[in-house]
Amino acid sequence: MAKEIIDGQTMTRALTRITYEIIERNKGIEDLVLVGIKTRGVFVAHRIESRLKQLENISIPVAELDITPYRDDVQSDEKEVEEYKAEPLDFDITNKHVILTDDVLYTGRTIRAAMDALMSSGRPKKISLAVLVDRGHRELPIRADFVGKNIPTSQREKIKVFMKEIDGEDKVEIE
Ligand code: 3GP
Ligand code: 5GP
Ligand code: MG
Repeated sequence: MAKEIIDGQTMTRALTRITYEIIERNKGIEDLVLVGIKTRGVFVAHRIESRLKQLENISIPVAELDITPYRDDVQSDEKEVEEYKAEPLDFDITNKHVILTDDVLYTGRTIRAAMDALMSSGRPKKISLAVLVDRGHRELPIRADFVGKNIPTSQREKIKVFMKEIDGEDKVEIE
């Protein structure tokens, strides 16, 4: 059974708050770039980008990172892939402050692979992490700098993220 834990308005507010936090913590956001992890992390990145434009009237680049072959969608036993062959990003991230975005942070293995991919495509000045939901259960020493909502879960529970761009509505459910 699924239970709604974040509605559309709450998601909008959380992303707006994250955007303000990004502005506050970065005096001058000129060096910022957003890199969204497919699929829904890309939408998270674009939403932050559009709010930054609204609030600060500054456009920052957004790139997409596909780490599909290396993720752990299917079963926890399949979480072991450590290598990543990066597709080149759309722009050079050398000396940029990269904000990685994803919808859900869980074991941290996706983020580790994503950081590998970033490093192989340039030398960022700094990498930060923004996620809509942190569901706990880290298996690596990775944490998010910007969190929409912390949702404590059991290993068996699943977080379902719906975003307007592909799901027609904004909400988060736990099941
Ligand atoms: P995403 O690509 O937007 O992140 O892989 C299809 C979707 O399944 C993913 O959407 C992911 O968020 C979602 N998903 C639900 N539960 C899990 C899980 O335990 N692990 C992973 N990797 N993805 C999950
Ligand atoms: P990781 O375990 O590597 O932190 O997460 C792997 C990927 O799966 C990330 O893209 C993350 O967004 C997604 N993910 C992990 N657990 C869940 C979950 O419970 N729900 C959803 N929607 N995505 C998840
Ligand atoms: Mg994801």
